[in-house]
Order: sequence, then C-alpha cells, then structure tokens
Amino acid sequence: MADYTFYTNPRSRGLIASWALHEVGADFAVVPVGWAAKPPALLAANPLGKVPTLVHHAAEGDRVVTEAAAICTYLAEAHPAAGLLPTPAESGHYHRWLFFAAGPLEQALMARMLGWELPAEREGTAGFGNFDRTVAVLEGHFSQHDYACGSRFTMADVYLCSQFDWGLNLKLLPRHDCFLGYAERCHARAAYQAALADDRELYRQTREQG
Ligand SMILES: N[C@@H](CCC(=O)N[C@@H](CS)C(=O)NCC(=O)O)C(=O)O
Repeated sequence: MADYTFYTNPRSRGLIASWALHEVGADFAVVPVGWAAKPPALLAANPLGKVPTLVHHAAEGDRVVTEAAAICTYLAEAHPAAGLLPTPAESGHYHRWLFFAAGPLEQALMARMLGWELPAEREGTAGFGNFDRTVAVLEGHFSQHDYACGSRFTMADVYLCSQFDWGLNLKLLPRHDCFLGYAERCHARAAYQAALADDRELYRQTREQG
C-alpha cells in the first residue's frame, strides 16, 4: 500500500495537493472522485465529500487531512528533507501568507467570482475587508519579493500561487507584472509540471469514462 491515499478530481483544488505531494516526493495512490457518486471511503474520511482529501497511512494508524492549505503544511512537516519548511527567520512570512491565502484572499476571490457585494459599512467585519486592499497588500509584497518567504520557494508558495492561478485564470485578479512573474517562477518547478501532467491525464481518463 502507498503511504498516502489521495482523493481528487481533475481541474479542482486537488491540483494544489498533488503539487505538494510531488514537491515532497511522497508515495501516493490516487482515487479519482466522481461528483455524482462519491466513494464511501472518501465520505467516511471527510463527510463533506470534498477534494482534496488525503489519508496518511502512518505506522500507528490512518491520519485524515482535509483543506488544501492544511495538506500542504502537513506534507512539508512530514517530509522535512524536502526543504520546504520555513527557517525561524522565514516563519512569520510563511504563516502570514499561508493564512492570508486561505482566509482573506480566498474570501475576496470567492466574493468577486460569485458577485457577492459587500456593503462598505460591513468591511470592518469581513476578514478580507475590501477586494482592492487585499490585492494591494499582495502587490506590496510581490513587488519587493520573489516568493512568500522572500527569496526562497517554500510550501507556502504551493498554496499561495495556486490561489493566484485561480484568480488570474478567471480574470478576478489584475494581471500585475509582479503577480505574473511570481506565477511563472512557481510554475517552473518540476513538481508543478508533474502535478499538472497528472491532472491533465486524469481529466482525459475521466472524460473517456463519461
Ligand atoms: N476548503 C476546501 C475546499 C475544497 C473544495 O471545495 N473542493 C471542491 C473542488 S475545487 C469540491 O470538492 N467540490 C465537490 C463537492 O463539494 O461536492 C479546501 O481548501 O480544500
């Protein structure tokens, strides 16, 4: 049995976990998930039935990890030799941008995508405050730094860049040079290319099967 069982679907947030799995060189088995009939084992592990869902078959028993950002950090910690954890000096940036991507950035992008209008008087309550300010914060960082932690790629970039990809592909985020340059640097990673190839192959297979 592989070390990890990975429930995924092509063209979904599953690509984030796949990228992370490739980054750490994990031994994993893919279980493709059809939306209409989800595998009972997925629903037992994650009653929301969401992908990505990862089951780590650890020596002392199975560990379920859900939420793409959590899967990324779990894998970086489980495979420290991959070198994707932050140094103490990078730790502030690492945690800040990971949580920013999973919280304010995802909320801001989702609100924009679904056309949810946030009344100005509720900006103090909403975690992202305001779409334009959220984008400006990111532009401030990436106009000065190549990666989330500064000059070095870490696991935070797998998640943050994936959120950028979503925002850029759906034309939700402005195509600032610093955003495009960041995405290009991250996409040059062999692990990203491997995950993308897997995703395309899975898409081809699932389409063939109807
Ligand atoms: N908070 C979760 C969201 C996962 C999620 O919504 N995944 C979507 C695909 S991108 C899904 O599984 N949708 C199928 C469904 O809800 O039935 C994460 O960050 O991993």
